[in-house]
Amino acid sequence: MSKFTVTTPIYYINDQPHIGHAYCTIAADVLARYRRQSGDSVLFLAGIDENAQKTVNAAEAAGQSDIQAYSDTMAENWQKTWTALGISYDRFVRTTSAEHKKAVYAFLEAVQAAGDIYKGTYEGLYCVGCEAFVKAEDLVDGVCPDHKTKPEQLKEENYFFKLSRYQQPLLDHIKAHPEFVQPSSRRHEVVAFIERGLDDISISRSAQKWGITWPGDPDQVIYVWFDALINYLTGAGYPKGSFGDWWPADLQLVGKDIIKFHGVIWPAMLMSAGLALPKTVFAHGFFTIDGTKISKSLGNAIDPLELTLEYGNDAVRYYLLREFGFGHDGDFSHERFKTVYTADLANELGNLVQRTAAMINKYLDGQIGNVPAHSHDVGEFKPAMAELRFDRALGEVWELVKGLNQYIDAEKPWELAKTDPPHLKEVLTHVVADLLQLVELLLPFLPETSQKIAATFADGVVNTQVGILFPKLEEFDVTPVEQPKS
Ligand code: ME8
Repeated sequence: MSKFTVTTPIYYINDQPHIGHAYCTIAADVLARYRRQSGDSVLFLAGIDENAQKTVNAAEAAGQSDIQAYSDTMAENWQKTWTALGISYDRFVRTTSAEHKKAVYAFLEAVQAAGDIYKGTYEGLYCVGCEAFVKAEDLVDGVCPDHKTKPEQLKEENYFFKLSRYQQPLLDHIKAHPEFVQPSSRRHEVVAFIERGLDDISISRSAQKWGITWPGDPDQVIYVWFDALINYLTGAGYPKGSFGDWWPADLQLVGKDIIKFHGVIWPAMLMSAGLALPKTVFAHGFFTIDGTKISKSLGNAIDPLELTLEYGNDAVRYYLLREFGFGHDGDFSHERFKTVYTADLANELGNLVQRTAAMINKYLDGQIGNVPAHSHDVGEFKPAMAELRFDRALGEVWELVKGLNQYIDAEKPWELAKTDPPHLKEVLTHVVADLLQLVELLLPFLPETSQKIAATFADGVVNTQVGILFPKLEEFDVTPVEQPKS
């Protein structure tokens, strides 16, 4: 048994969760469930990034003058969505919490003791959308290419972090631990960025009021990214001694948009504080929706909660992880969602379970009897999971699903019922044995479905109370796979 600490980014709360946030969080959940199933002790961290200027702007736009109250409501909303998606996080870190502040102060003290903080003047541009300082050469027609807004010109006295000091140690670490930044395309991006030269960064703001106050200087708040990255330590229990039980994190999942924060600034901060670096930071790709960038102004963000209400939690989890290679960009399409739902979930898996239960009811009076232990060789499953190739792992499982449907079609239990009842029983028992193996393989991905399949065939008797796994989408016209005629 080993320990496994996995994290997701803590998301901004200027809006509700969308499908991109759900994607990263579902992936982390699949891994957490997979490792728990293997007997590992798991710490799965989720949370929200509250101390941002965006929070203040969003609260104002919502007519809420009490920013903490706004944050509290958003915290509930985000947790509600994660619950609906079956996210089994162990801790939900909020950066306005007292325990997080304590961790931030302890961390800052360590960085200060290392001699890595000094006061200086920051003059330059700041993009509220990015919550980051930007350079004039990165703008397109004077606006931030990601947020299409004009950055603010700022000049203020700030505290700086000596990031430049960690340029060589970072390069050395990445060279010695190529698994630190994954996939490799992101590693090259991070290395190229570091090699262009690292400037020290301002880590406090004097113009902002909302945030964690700089210790001993009430006129400054800590820069939101510096505070936010520390959430991973908070979640692991820092600065309590026991935090070493969970830190370093084994895997930190992030989107490709924030790989520089996690592959450059974050490890430099940890080096400065004398703490171990996460073993791997993995950046997944980005979705568009029906070909268009997800954007608040376009109003095309898909609420995963609504999707769950329409199709069920497991269908959302399945589509997102089956359809896209983790690490690659993809396009979320409603049409594809429905096609995949109907073909893979309703027609292949749902139908397999339903017809097996129906045949046992019809031909064996619901009695399954003793089920032999059965295990197919799903050779690619484990390596695919180790490489976070969820699409491939699910592809392997679906080979088993398809194989079982073909087996039933070839054996024709509806004919065996007339010609060879003993063999009929053998065939159906064999199918149930394989379904129970499927239950194990599907558990991390489709927790509800997996549990329902197990319940259908529990205790040697078919349980018809469980119901249909994936109801057909009536309005959607696809040709169903051929059904056996009994
Ligand atoms: O960056 N496709 O929070 P954030 C796929 N608070 N994933 C997407 C996506 C898309 N179109 N859009 C967002 C922040 N994501 C900081 C993080 S961590 C210490 C602080 C996912 O609310 C993806 O995982 O902007 C991305 O990295 C994350 O949401 C950014 O969320």
